[in-house]
Amino acid sequence: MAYYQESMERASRDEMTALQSERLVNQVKHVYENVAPYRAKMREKGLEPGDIRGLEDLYKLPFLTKNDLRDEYPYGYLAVPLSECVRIQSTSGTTGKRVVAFYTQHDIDLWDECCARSIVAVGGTNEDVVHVSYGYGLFTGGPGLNGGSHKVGSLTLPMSSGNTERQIQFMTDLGSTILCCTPSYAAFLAEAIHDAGLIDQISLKAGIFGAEAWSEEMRREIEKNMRIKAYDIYGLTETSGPGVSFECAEQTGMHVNEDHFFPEIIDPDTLEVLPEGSKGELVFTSLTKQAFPLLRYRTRDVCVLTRKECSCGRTLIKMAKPMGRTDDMLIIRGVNVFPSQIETVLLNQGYPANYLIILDRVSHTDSFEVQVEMTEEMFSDEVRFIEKKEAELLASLRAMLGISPKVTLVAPRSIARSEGKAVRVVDKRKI
Ligand code: DLL
Repeated sequence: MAYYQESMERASRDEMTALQSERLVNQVKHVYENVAPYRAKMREKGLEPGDIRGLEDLYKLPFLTKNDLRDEYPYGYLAVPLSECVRIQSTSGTTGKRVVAFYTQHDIDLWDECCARSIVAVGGTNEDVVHVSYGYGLFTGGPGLNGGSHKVGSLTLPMSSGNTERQIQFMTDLGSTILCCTPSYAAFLAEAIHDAGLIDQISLKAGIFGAEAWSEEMRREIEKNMRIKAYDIYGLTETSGPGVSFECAEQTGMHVNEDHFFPEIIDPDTLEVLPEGSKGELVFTSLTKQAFPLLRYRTRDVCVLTRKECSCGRTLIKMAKPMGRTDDMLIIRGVNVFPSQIETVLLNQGYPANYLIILDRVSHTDSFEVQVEMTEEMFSDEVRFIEKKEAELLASLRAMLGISPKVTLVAPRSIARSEGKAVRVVDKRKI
């Protein structure tokens, strides 16, 4: 069994708890001294850094949400001078919805190390060719796995997403052995490789797939079609990106890099911390961040944590595959989409707020349609005018969301009204 940082990945419980406690105390002090909005939140609860003496006091700290971060966009939660930052990454979404995460060089190094742990856990070494087809740019997927691959010393192919033909060409010509991308893109690539009759020329042995929900059935299908082992990886922009947790050879959940991210499961309604093994909302406290340290950040992902012994020898706590969300965020083709963003575009363009988002998974790719009711005036117009309206709406939605839905204008009053909460999303994807 190989490990990237064995002393952390296989630390005894006592060693890990002592380290986490010490790091938490320092992190709280750092945040309190440098992040005014969180200092205000602590003061509201009558807390000072001295009240947090270790993990046993964590429960006293206030929670943070995406809205807190948005309210203070962009610099409110930055904890070091900008001159010490070397990079930003950001969530998908609009200006108003975006979260910008900042990194010092130290933060990048730790993030890369977390991703390196994942690559080594799937059998990666400096002999490997790591093919990174997550998006590069503001999205954390490409940069995260790219950095991890460098740390391991593997040959890194910074492919980014899209251009399937080129992906397959590099894969065959350069002998890619580890593929990193979203599970839906992996399934799509597998099909394209078969269609091109190139499966025997592929040297892939493993894949590191995350950024969206995927089922065990999908894992088995990808493994069979690509002739690889498929592993999960989890993370979110706010905590740095991929590599908060990663799967090992046992493939029964993801080990949390708990020396950097302390996990809790809470009841999303009462906010009470739940015991190990309970299902609830996953919350992370960063322990080592300099630029963007978040304490008790509510991920909105529904999850379970367990500390069962793992055959890989790692002692890091494991999280199950996320089982859903406690908010209305949708992940479509790997991009985070809130129905409220679509509503904003519609209202800005004079449409009524009667719309339906229809999602499905066709040939392993998310199909995404937005049906919008026309106003009575539009309805009486000619077909060509309606097509023009659809094209305009598509352009605005693409600008807002970063991905393109199929836009269909439908007759006034044709979308079913609901007696209770409006049904805005029909998600037919079987995940
Ligand atoms: O998706 C970071 C990432 C990149 C993770 C590459 C793994 C691989 P965000 O765009 O901020 O960051 O989206 C974060 O995606 O709260 C989950 O709801 C979802 N998510 C991430 N990984 C998984 C996974 C990246 N393995 C949000 N399974 C998170 C299910 C996942 N959902």
